[in-house]
Amino acid sequence: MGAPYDPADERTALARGPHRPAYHFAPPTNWLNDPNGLIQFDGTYHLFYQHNPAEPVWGDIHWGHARSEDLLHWTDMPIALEPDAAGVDADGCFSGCAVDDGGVPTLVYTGIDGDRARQCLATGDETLRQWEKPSVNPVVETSPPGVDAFDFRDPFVWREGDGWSMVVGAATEPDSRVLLYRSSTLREWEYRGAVFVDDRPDVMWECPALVALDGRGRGRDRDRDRNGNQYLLLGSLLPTRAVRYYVGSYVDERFEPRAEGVLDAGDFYAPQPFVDESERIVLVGWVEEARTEAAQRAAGWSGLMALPRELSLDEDGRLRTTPVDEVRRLRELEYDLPAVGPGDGTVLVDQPRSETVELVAEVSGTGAGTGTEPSSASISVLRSPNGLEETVVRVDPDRGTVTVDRSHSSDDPAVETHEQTAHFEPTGDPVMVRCFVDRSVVEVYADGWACLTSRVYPTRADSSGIALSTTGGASVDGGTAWELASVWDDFA
Ligand code: DQQ
Repeated sequence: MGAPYDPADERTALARGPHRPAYHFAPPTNWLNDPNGLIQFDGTYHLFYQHNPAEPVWGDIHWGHARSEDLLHWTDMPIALEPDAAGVDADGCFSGCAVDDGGVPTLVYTGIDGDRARQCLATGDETLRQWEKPSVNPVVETSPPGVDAFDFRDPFVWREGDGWSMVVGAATEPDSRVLLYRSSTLREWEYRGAVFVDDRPDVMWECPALVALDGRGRGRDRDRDRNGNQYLLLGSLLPTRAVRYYVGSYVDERFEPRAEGVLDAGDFYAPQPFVDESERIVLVGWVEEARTEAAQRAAGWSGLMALPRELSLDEDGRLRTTPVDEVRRLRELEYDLPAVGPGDGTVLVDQPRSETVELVAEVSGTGAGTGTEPSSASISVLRSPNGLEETVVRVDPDRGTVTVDRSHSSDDPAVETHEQTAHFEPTGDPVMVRCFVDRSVVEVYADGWACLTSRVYPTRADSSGIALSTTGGASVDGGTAWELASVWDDFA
Protein backbone atom coordinates (compact mmCIF):
# COMPACT_ATOMS: atom_id res chain seq x y z
CA MET A 1 0.00 0.00 0.00
CA GLY A 2 1.32 3.45 -0.89
CA ALA A 3 1.55 6.36 1.55
CA PRO A 4 -1.78 8.15 2.14
CA TYR A 5 -2.42 11.15 -0.10
CA ASP A 6 -1.21 14.30 1.60
CA PRO A 7 -1.85 17.56 -0.28
CA ALA A 8 0.96 19.24 1.69
CA ASP A 9 3.54 16.88 0.13
CA GLU A 10 2.17 17.59 -3.32
CA ARG A 11 2.39 21.34 -2.73
CA THR A 12 5.98 21.12 -1.55
CA ALA A 13 7.01 19.12 -4.62
CA LEU A 14 5.28 21.51 -7.03
CA ALA A 15 6.55 24.68 -5.31
CA ARG A 16 9.87 24.23 -7.12
CA GLY A 17 8.20 24.81 -10.49
CA PRO A 18 9.21 28.18 -11.97
CA HIS A 19 5.64 29.32 -12.64
CA ARG A 20 3.99 28.15 -9.44
CA PRO A 21 2.45 31.19 -7.65
CA ALA A 22 3.71 32.15 -4.18
CA TYR A 23 0.66 34.00 -2.87
CA HIS A 24 -2.21 33.11 -5.19
CA PHE A 25 -4.20 29.97 -4.44
CA ALA A 26 -3.41 27.08 -6.80
CA PRO A 27 -4.54 23.45 -6.41
CA PRO A 28 -2.26 21.18 -4.38
CA THR A 29 -1.77 19.28 -7.61
CA ASN A 30 -3.52 18.68 -10.94
CA TRP A 31 -6.49 20.66 -12.24
CA LEU A 32 -8.51 23.61 -10.86
CA ASN A 33 -11.23 25.68 -12.48
CA ASP A 34 -14.20 27.64 -11.07
CA PRO A 35 -14.32 28.71 -7.43
CA ASN A 36 -17.37 27.17 -5.76
CA GLY A 37 -19.12 27.29 -2.41
CA LEU A 38 -17.42 30.41 -1.08
CA ILE A 39 -18.55 31.00 2.48
CA GLN A 40 -17.37 32.32 5.81
CA PHE A 41 -18.66 29.80 8.33
CA ASP A 42 -18.10 30.35 12.07
CA GLY A 43 -15.40 32.88 11.21
CA THR A 44 -13.45 30.62 8.84
CA TYR A 45 -13.37 31.16 5.08
CA HIS A 46 -13.97 28.16 2.85
CA LEU A 47 -13.05 27.91 -0.81
CA PHE A 48 -14.27 24.95 -2.85
CA TYR A 49 -13.27 24.60 -6.46
CA GLN A 50 -13.81 22.54 -9.57
CA HIS A 51 -11.05 19.97 -9.42
CA ASN A 52 -9.74 17.01 -11.37
CA PRO A 53 -7.62 15.27 -8.72
CA ALA A 54 -6.09 12.83 -11.20
CA GLU A 55 -4.69 14.99 -14.01
CA PRO A 56 -3.83 18.65 -14.75
CA VAL A 57 -6.54 18.81 -17.41
CA TRP A 58 -10.31 19.36 -17.15
CA GLY A 59 -12.33 16.19 -16.51
CA ASP A 60 -13.89 13.93 -13.83
CA ILE A 61 -14.92 17.03 -11.93
CA HIS A 62 -14.82 16.85 -8.10
CA TRP A 63 -15.02 19.68 -5.56
CA GLY A 64 -11.63 20.45 -4.00
CA HIS A 65 -11.65 22.33 -0.70
CA ALA A 66 -9.41 24.62 1.34
CA ARG A 67 -10.01 26.81 4.37
CA SER A 68 -8.45 30.04 5.58
CA GLU A 69 -8.63 32.50 8.45
CA ASP A 70 -7.53 35.50 6.37
CA LEU A 71 -8.30 34.81 2.68
CA LEU A 72 -4.54 34.54 2.08
CA HIS A 73 -3.15 31.48 3.88
CA TRP A 74 -5.04 28.33 2.90
CA THR A 75 -5.09 24.86 4.42
CA ASP A 76 -6.04 22.01 2.12
CA MET A 77 -9.04 19.99 3.20
CA PRO A 78 -10.18 16.58 1.96
CA ILE A 79 -12.03 16.56 -1.33
CA ALA A 80 -15.62 17.60 -0.57
CA LEU A 81 -17.62 16.13 -3.45
CA GLU A 82 -16.87 13.36 -5.87
CA PRO A 83 -19.00 11.97 -8.68
CA ASP A 84 -21.09 9.00 -7.61
CA ALA A 85 -21.08 6.35 -10.36
CA ALA A 86 -24.66 5.37 -9.56
CA GLY A 87 -25.88 8.90 -8.91
CA VAL A 88 -27.19 11.91 -10.82
CA ASP A 89 -23.66 13.39 -10.67
CA ALA A 90 -21.97 10.32 -12.22
CA ASP A 91 -20.24 12.50 -14.82
CA GLY A 92 -19.25 15.39 -12.61
CA CYS A 93 -20.07 17.67 -9.69
CA PHE A 94 -20.28 20.95 -11.56
CA SER A 95 -20.27 24.47 -10.11
CA GLY A 96 -22.41 25.73 -7.28
CA CYS A 97 -22.45 27.57 -4.00
CA ALA A 98 -22.60 27.13 -0.22
CA VAL A 99 -25.13 28.42 2.29
CA ASP A 100 -25.56 28.20 6.05
CA ASP A 101 -28.92 26.46 6.51
CA GLY A 102 -29.59 27.20 10.18
CA GLY A 103 -26.14 25.94 11.20
CA VAL A 104 -25.90 23.18 8.58
CA PRO A 105 -23.35 23.98 5.88
CA THR A 106 -25.04 23.09 2.61
CA LEU A 107 -23.63 22.91 -0.91
CA VAL A 108 -25.91 23.40 -3.89
CA TYR A 109 -24.36 22.22 -7.15
CA THR A 110 -25.09 20.79 -10.58
CA GLY A 111 -24.92 17.03 -10.98
CA ILE A 112 -24.02 15.91 -14.51
CA ASP A 113 -25.17 12.58 -15.83
CA GLY A 114 -24.60 12.13 -19.56
CA ASP A 115 -26.20 15.13 -21.23
CA ARG A 116 -28.45 15.94 -18.27
CA ALA A 117 -27.76 18.63 -15.69
CA ARG A 118 -29.70 18.56 -12.43
CA GLN A 119 -29.41 20.66 -9.29
CA CYS A 120 -28.32 18.79 -6.16
CA LEU A 121 -27.52 19.30 -2.44
CA ALA A 122 -24.85 18.08 -0.07
CA THR A 123 -24.86 18.74 3.67
CA GLY A 124 -21.76 18.99 5.84
CA ASP A 125 -20.76 18.44 9.44
CA GLU A 126 -19.70 21.44 11.55
CA THR A 127 -16.07 21.16 10.43
CA LEU A 128 -17.09 21.09 6.74
CA ARG A 129 -14.92 17.98 6.28
CA GLN A 130 -17.58 15.35 5.73
CA TRP A 131 -20.28 15.79 3.13
CA GLU A 132 -23.39 13.75 2.51
CA LYS A 133 -25.67 13.79 -0.48
CA PRO A 134 -29.23 13.42 0.83
CA SER A 135 -31.57 10.98 -0.88
CA VAL A 136 -33.84 13.88 -1.86
CA ASN A 137 -31.41 14.61 -4.72
CA PRO A 138 -31.80 15.97 -7.31
CA VAL A 139 -33.65 18.96 -5.85
CA VAL A 140 -34.38 20.34 -9.32
CA GLU A 141 -35.01 17.37 -11.59
CA THR A 142 -35.75 18.93 -14.97
CA SER A 143 -34.99 22.15 -16.77
CA PRO A 144 -37.99 24.38 -17.58
CA PRO A 145 -39.59 24.07 -21.05
CA GLY A 146 -37.36 25.52 -23.76
CA VAL A 147 -34.19 25.18 -21.68
CA ASP A 148 -31.51 22.79 -22.88
CA ALA A 149 -31.11 19.81 -20.50
CA PHE A 150 -27.31 20.21 -20.26
CA ASP A 151 -26.99 23.99 -20.43
CA PHE A 152 -28.87 24.38 -17.16
CA ARG A 153 -26.31 24.74 -14.44
CA ASP A 154 -24.38 26.61 -11.76
CA PRO A 155 -26.92 27.33 -8.98
CA PHE A 156 -26.31 30.40 -6.80
CA VAL A 157 -28.48 30.59 -3.67
CA TRP A 158 -29.12 33.37 -1.15
CA ARG A 159 -31.47 34.11 1.73
CA GLU A 160 -34.38 36.32 0.70
CA GLY A 161 -37.20 37.16 3.06
CA ASP A 162 -38.19 34.02 4.95
CA GLY A 163 -36.97 31.67 2.22
CA TRP A 164 -34.25 31.00 -0.29
CA SER A 165 -33.78 32.27 -3.82
CA MET A 166 -31.63 30.64 -6.47
CA VAL A 167 -30.45 31.65 -9.92
CA VAL A 168 -29.37 29.05 -12.49
CA GLY A 169 -27.70 29.76 -15.85
CA ALA A 170 -29.48 28.50 -18.96
CA ALA A 171 -29.09 28.44 -22.72
CA THR A 172 -32.42 28.86 -24.45
CA GLU A 173 -33.47 29.36 -28.04
CA PRO A 174 -32.88 32.12 -29.22
CA ASP A 175 -31.53 33.81 -26.08
CA SER A 176 -29.83 33.04 -22.78
CA ARG A 177 -31.57 33.32 -19.43
CA VAL A 178 -30.82 33.58 -15.77
CA LEU A 179 -33.56 31.50 -14.19
CA LEU A 180 -35.01 32.22 -10.77
CA TYR A 181 -36.27 29.66 -8.25
CA ARG A 182 -37.72 30.02 -4.73
CA SER A 183 -37.75 27.54 -1.85
CA SER A 184 -38.41 27.51 1.86
CA THR A 185 -36.42 24.34 2.54
CA LEU A 186 -33.64 24.15 -0.10
CA ARG A 187 -35.16 20.76 -0.99
CA GLU A 188 -38.15 21.75 -3.11
CA TRP A 189 -37.88 24.56 -5.59
CA GLU A 190 -40.51 26.53 -7.45
CA TYR A 191 -39.57 27.97 -10.86
CA ARG A 192 -40.40 31.69 -11.03
CA GLY A 193 -39.28 32.58 -14.56
CA ALA A 194 -36.27 34.43 -15.91
CA VAL A 195 -34.86 37.08 -13.60
CA PHE A 196 -32.85 38.36 -16.57
CA VAL A 197 -32.88 37.66 -20.31
CA ASP A 198 -29.79 38.25 -22.45
CA ASP A 199 -31.34 38.46 -25.90
CA ARG A 200 -28.14 37.97 -27.86
CA PRO A 201 -28.29 34.66 -29.77
CA ASP A 202 -25.97 31.74 -29.02
CA VAL A 203 -24.85 32.95 -25.62
CA MET A 204 -24.77 30.80 -22.48
CA TRP A 205 -24.65 32.42 -19.05
CA GLU A 206 -22.39 30.32 -16.87
CA CYS A 207 -22.01 30.88 -13.14
CA PRO A 208 -24.62 33.64 -12.72
CA ALA A 209 -24.78 35.38 -9.32
CA LEU A 210 -27.12 38.02 -7.96
CA VAL A 211 -26.10 39.91 -4.85
CA ALA A 212 -27.38 43.00 -3.05
CA LEU A 213 -24.71 45.66 -3.17
CA ASP A 214 -25.39 46.63 0.42
CA GLY A 215 -24.22 43.25 1.72
CA ARG A 216 -26.99 40.92 2.81
CA GLY A 217 -29.72 43.23 1.57
CA ARG A 218 -29.72 44.98 4.94
CA GLY A 219 -26.61 47.05 4.48
CA ARG A 220 -24.95 49.73 6.46
CA ASP A 221 -27.13 52.84 6.83
CA ARG A 222 -24.71 54.89 4.80
CA ASP A 223 -24.97 52.56 1.80
CA ARG A 224 -28.69 51.96 2.08
CA ASP A 225 -29.50 55.65 1.93
CA ARG A 226 -27.10 56.32 -0.82
CA ASN A 227 -27.66 53.34 -3.02
CA GLY A 228 -31.25 52.27 -2.49
CA ASN A 229 -32.14 49.08 -4.31
CA GLN A 230 -28.82 48.24 -5.96
CA TYR A 231 -27.97 44.73 -7.05
CA LEU A 232 -25.10 43.22 -8.90
CA LEU A 233 -25.67 40.51 -11.49
CA LEU A 234 -22.60 38.62 -12.69
CA GLY A 235 -22.23 36.17 -15.53
CA SER A 236 -19.47 34.33 -17.35
CA LEU A 237 -20.52 34.19 -20.95
CA LEU A 238 -19.94 31.52 -23.55
CA PRO A 239 -18.59 31.52 -26.20
CA THR A 240 -16.62 34.76 -25.73
CA ARG A 241 -15.63 33.93 -22.14
CA ALA A 242 -16.29 37.55 -21.16
CA VAL A 243 -17.03 38.08 -17.48
CA ARG A 244 -19.73 40.76 -17.37
CA TYR A 245 -21.32 42.63 -14.53
CA TYR A 246 -24.60 44.51 -14.47
CA VAL A 247 -25.62 46.98 -11.75
CA GLY A 248 -29.34 47.55 -11.44
CA SER A 249 -32.49 47.02 -9.46
CA TYR A 250 -34.12 43.74 -8.44
CA VAL A 251 -37.84 44.23 -8.00
CA ASP A 252 -40.70 41.72 -8.25
CA GLU A 253 -38.32 38.92 -9.18
CA ARG A 254 -36.91 40.76 -12.18
CA PHE A 255 -33.49 42.38 -12.55
CA GLU A 256 -33.38 45.67 -14.47
CA PRO A 257 -29.83 46.74 -15.44
CA ARG A 258 -28.78 50.37 -15.55
CA ALA A 259 -24.99 49.97 -16.00
CA GLU A 260 -22.76 47.21 -17.22
CA GLY A 261 -19.14 46.41 -17.81
CA VAL A 262 -16.38 43.81 -17.87
CA LEU A 263 -15.20 42.62 -14.48
CA ASP A 264 -11.72 41.57 -15.56
CA ALA A 265 -10.54 41.60 -19.16
CA GLY A 266 -7.73 39.05 -18.74
CA ASP A 267 -7.44 35.27 -18.31
CA PHE A 268 -10.20 35.42 -15.74
CA TYR A 269 -13.41 33.40 -15.64
CA ALA A 270 -16.30 32.07 -13.56
CA PRO A 271 -15.87 34.33 -10.50
CA GLN A 272 -18.18 33.86 -7.54
CA PRO A 273 -19.11 36.55 -5.00
CA PHE A 274 -20.07 35.95 -1.37
CA VAL A 275 -20.95 38.14 1.57
CA ASP A 276 -18.60 37.65 4.51
CA GLU A 277 -19.34 38.14 8.20
CA SER A 278 -18.34 41.81 8.03
CA GLU A 279 -20.80 42.24 5.12
CA ARG A 280 -18.13 42.76 2.53
CA ILE A 281 -18.90 41.44 -0.93
CA VAL A 282 -15.83 39.34 -1.69
CA LEU A 283 -15.19 37.90 -5.15
CA VAL A 284 -12.89 35.05 -6.12
CA GLY A 285 -12.29 34.16 -9.78
CA TRP A 286 -10.46 31.46 -11.69
CA VAL A 287 -7.31 32.53 -13.58
CA GLU A 288 -6.89 30.23 -16.55
CA GLU A 289 -3.68 29.01 -18.11
CA ALA A 290 -2.25 30.53 -21.29
CA ARG A 291 0.20 27.68 -21.94
CA THR A 292 -0.27 24.41 -23.79
CA GLU A 293 -1.86 21.30 -22.33
CA ALA A 294 1.54 19.60 -22.66
CA ALA A 295 3.09 22.37 -20.51
CA GLN A 296 0.34 21.96 -17.91
CA ARG A 297 0.93 18.20 -17.81
CA ALA A 298 4.68 18.77 -17.46
CA ALA A 299 4.10 21.27 -14.63
CA GLY A 300 1.72 18.87 -12.83
CA TRP A 301 -0.88 21.54 -12.09
CA SER A 302 -3.22 23.93 -13.87
CA GLY A 303 -5.23 27.00 -12.89
CA LEU A 304 -5.25 29.32 -9.89
CA MET A 305 -7.47 31.86 -8.16
CA ALA A 306 -7.12 35.62 -8.53
CA LEU A 307 -6.61 37.57 -5.32
CA PRO A 308 -9.87 37.86 -3.37
CA ARG A 309 -11.43 41.20 -4.30
CA GLU A 310 -13.90 43.47 -2.55
CA LEU A 311 -16.73 44.84 -4.69
CA SER A 312 -18.50 48.07 -3.77
CA LEU A 313 -20.30 51.05 -5.29
CA ASP A 314 -18.81 54.52 -5.19
CA GLU A 315 -20.85 57.66 -4.53
CA ASP A 316 -21.69 57.90 -8.24
CA GLY A 317 -23.00 54.34 -8.33
CA ARG A 318 -19.99 52.93 -10.20
CA LEU A 319 -18.68 49.47 -9.37
CA ARG A 320 -15.27 49.40 -7.69
CA THR A 321 -13.07 46.32 -7.51
CA THR A 322 -10.10 46.30 -5.14
CA PRO A 323 -8.02 43.50 -3.61
CA VAL A 324 -9.22 42.76 -0.06
CA ASP A 325 -7.32 44.76 2.56
CA GLU A 326 -5.75 41.59 3.98
CA VAL A 327 -3.47 41.48 0.92
CA ARG A 328 -1.41 44.34 2.42
CA ARG A 329 -0.20 41.88 5.08
CA LEU A 330 1.94 40.19 2.45
CA ARG A 331 4.15 43.27 2.09
CA GLU A 332 7.77 42.80 3.20
CA LEU A 333 10.71 44.94 2.03
CA GLU A 334 9.58 48.30 0.67
CA TYR A 335 11.26 50.35 -2.08
CA ASP A 336 10.57 53.73 -3.70
CA LEU A 337 9.86 53.81 -7.42
CA PRO A 338 11.38 56.77 -9.29
CA ALA A 339 9.39 59.44 -11.13
CA VAL A 340 9.71 59.21 -14.92
CA GLY A 341 8.73 62.23 -16.99
CA PRO A 342 8.08 62.65 -20.73
CA GLY A 343 11.29 62.10 -22.69
CA ASP A 344 13.12 60.34 -19.84
CA GLY A 345 13.44 57.09 -21.81
CA THR A 346 13.50 53.76 -20.04
CA VAL A 347 14.46 53.89 -16.37
CA LEU A 348 15.68 50.61 -14.86
CA VAL A 349 14.66 50.06 -11.28
CA ASP A 350 17.47 48.50 -9.16
CA GLN A 351 15.30 47.03 -6.46
CA PRO A 352 13.25 44.99 -5.91
CA ARG A 353 14.43 42.18 -8.17
CA SER A 354 11.79 39.61 -7.49
CA GLU A 355 9.10 37.56 -9.20
CA THR A 356 6.69 38.18 -6.32
CA VAL A 357 6.09 41.91 -5.93
CA GLU A 358 3.40 44.54 -5.59
CA LEU A 359 3.88 47.88 -7.33
CA VAL A 360 1.79 50.99 -6.77
CA ALA A 361 2.46 53.88 -9.14
CA GLU A 362 0.68 57.12 -9.92
CA VAL A 363 0.43 57.72 -13.67
CA SER A 364 -0.58 61.04 -15.24
CA GLY A 365 -1.69 61.62 -18.81
CA THR A 366 -1.77 64.94 -20.59
CA GLY A 367 -5.30 65.59 -19.41
CA ALA A 368 -6.09 66.43 -23.04
CA GLY A 369 -8.64 63.68 -23.51
CA THR A 370 -9.11 60.81 -25.88
CA GLY A 371 -8.61 62.42 -29.28
CA THR A 372 -4.88 62.92 -28.76
CA GLU A 373 -1.81 60.88 -29.67
CA PRO A 374 -1.38 57.90 -27.34
CA SER A 375 0.30 59.00 -24.13
CA SER A 376 1.11 56.11 -21.89
CA ALA A 377 3.26 55.06 -18.99
CA SER A 378 4.66 51.55 -18.98
CA ILE A 379 5.70 49.38 -16.10
CA SER A 380 7.78 46.42 -17.25
CA VAL A 381 7.86 43.49 -14.87
CA LEU A 382 9.43 40.03 -14.95
CA ARG A 383 12.11 41.71 -17.05
CA SER A 384 15.45 40.12 -17.90
CA PRO A 385 18.52 42.41 -17.52
CA ASN A 386 18.89 42.62 -21.31
CA GLY A 387 15.21 43.47 -21.69
CA LEU A 388 14.59 40.58 -24.10
CA GLU A 389 12.00 39.05 -21.79
CA GLU A 390 9.51 41.40 -20.15
CA THR A 391 5.81 41.86 -19.56
CA VAL A 392 4.68 45.42 -20.15
CA VAL A 393 1.75 46.96 -18.27
CA ARG A 394 0.80 50.06 -20.26
CA VAL A 395 -1.57 52.66 -18.88
CA ASP A 396 -3.07 55.47 -20.96
CA PRO A 397 -4.93 57.79 -18.56
CA ASP A 398 -6.25 59.99 -21.42
CA ARG A 399 -7.88 57.11 -23.25
CA GLY A 400 -8.74 55.13 -20.14
CA THR A 401 -6.92 51.91 -21.01
CA VAL A 402 -4.73 49.41 -19.20
CA THR A 403 -2.98 46.93 -21.45
CA VAL A 404 -0.86 43.92 -20.65
CA ASP A 405 1.51 43.42 -23.57
CA ARG A 406 2.76 39.83 -23.53
CA SER A 407 4.60 39.91 -26.86
CA HIS A 408 7.97 39.57 -25.06
CA SER A 409 6.81 37.86 -21.87
CA SER A 410 8.35 34.53 -22.73
CA ASP A 411 10.95 32.99 -25.01
CA ASP A 412 8.65 29.97 -25.20
CA PRO A 413 6.93 30.27 -28.61
CA ALA A 414 4.06 28.00 -27.53
CA VAL A 415 2.45 30.31 -24.93
CA GLU A 416 -0.28 32.82 -25.68
CA THR A 417 1.04 36.30 -26.39
CA HIS A 418 -1.97 38.41 -27.43
CA GLU A 419 -2.43 41.77 -25.75
CA GLN A 420 -5.18 42.19 -23.19
CA THR A 421 -6.82 45.56 -22.53
CA ALA A 422 -9.23 46.80 -19.87
CA HIS A 423 -11.11 50.09 -20.15
CA PHE A 424 -12.08 52.73 -17.60
CA GLU A 425 -13.67 56.15 -17.84
CA PRO A 426 -10.93 58.78 -18.14
CA THR A 427 -11.34 61.64 -15.66
CA GLY A 428 -8.26 63.77 -16.43
CA ASP A 429 -6.92 62.88 -12.97
CA PRO A 430 -3.84 60.71 -12.38
CA VAL A 431 -4.51 56.99 -12.22
CA MET A 432 -3.26 54.90 -9.31
CA VAL A 433 -2.07 51.62 -10.80
CA ARG A 434 -1.65 48.63 -8.52
CA CYS A 435 0.13 45.67 -10.03
CA PHE A 436 0.67 42.27 -8.41
CA VAL A 437 3.31 40.00 -9.90
CA ASP A 438 3.40 36.38 -8.81
CA ARG A 439 5.71 34.33 -11.05
CA SER A 440 3.19 33.48 -13.82
CA VAL A 441 0.49 35.98 -12.82
CA VAL A 442 0.28 39.71 -13.48
CA GLU A 443 -2.84 41.15 -11.82
CA VAL A 444 -3.47 44.84 -12.45
CA TYR A 445 -5.97 47.27 -10.92
CA ALA A 446 -6.42 50.81 -12.27
CA ASP A 447 -7.84 52.82 -9.37
CA GLY A 448 -10.39 50.03 -8.84
CA TRP A 449 -12.18 50.94 -12.09
CA ALA A 450 -10.53 48.41 -14.36
CA CYS A 451 -8.97 45.01 -13.70
CA LEU A 452 -6.85 42.73 -15.78
CA THR A 453 -5.30 39.41 -14.74
CA SER A 454 -2.88 37.85 -17.23
CA ARG A 455 -0.81 34.69 -17.31
CA VAL A 456 2.81 34.89 -18.46
CA TYR A 457 5.58 32.29 -18.47
CA PRO A 458 9.09 33.78 -18.40
CA THR A 459 11.75 31.23 -19.30
CA ARG A 460 14.83 32.91 -17.81
CA ALA A 461 15.82 32.68 -14.15
CA ASP A 462 16.83 36.34 -14.18
CA SER A 463 13.51 37.68 -15.56
CA SER A 464 12.69 39.41 -12.29
CA GLY A 465 13.50 43.08 -12.92
CA ILE A 466 11.39 46.23 -13.26
CA ALA A 467 11.66 49.17 -15.67
CA LEU A 468 9.54 52.29 -16.18
CA SER A 469 9.05 54.31 -19.35
CA THR A 470 6.63 56.79 -20.94
CA THR A 471 5.40 57.91 -24.35
CA GLY A 472 3.81 61.20 -25.39
CA GLY A 473 3.06 63.51 -22.48
CA ALA A 474 2.43 60.82 -19.87
CA SER A 475 4.50 60.45 -16.71
CA VAL A 476 5.00 58.15 -13.77
CA ASP A 477 4.80 60.44 -10.76
CA GLY A 478 6.59 57.95 -8.47
CA GLY A 479 5.40 55.03 -6.46
CA THR A 480 6.26 52.21 -4.11
CA ALA A 481 7.17 48.56 -4.55
CA TRP A 482 7.13 45.73 -2.05
CA GLU A 483 8.50 42.22 -2.11
CA LEU A 484 5.60 40.01 -1.14
CA ALA A 485 5.71 37.00 1.16
CA SER A 486 4.73 33.50 0.14
CA VAL A 487 1.62 32.12 1.80
CA TRP A 488 2.82 28.51 1.59
CA ASP A 489 5.16 26.70 3.98
CA ASP A 490 8.27 25.24 2.39
CA PHE A 491 7.95 27.48 -0.63
CA ALA A 492 11.09 27.08 -2.71
N1 DQQ B 1 -17.35 25.15 -15.30
C1 DQQ B 1 -18.16 24.15 -14.67
C2 DQQ B 1 -19.57 24.43 -15.07
C3 DQQ B 1 -19.52 25.87 -15.43
C4 DQQ B 1 -18.19 26.03 -16.07
C5 DQQ B 1 -17.66 22.78 -15.08
C6 DQQ B 1 -17.66 27.42 -16.08
O1 DQQ B 1 -20.45 24.17 -14.01
O2 DQQ B 1 -20.60 26.23 -16.25
O3 DQQ B 1 -16.35 22.57 -14.62
O4 DQQ B 1 -16.26 27.47 -16.18
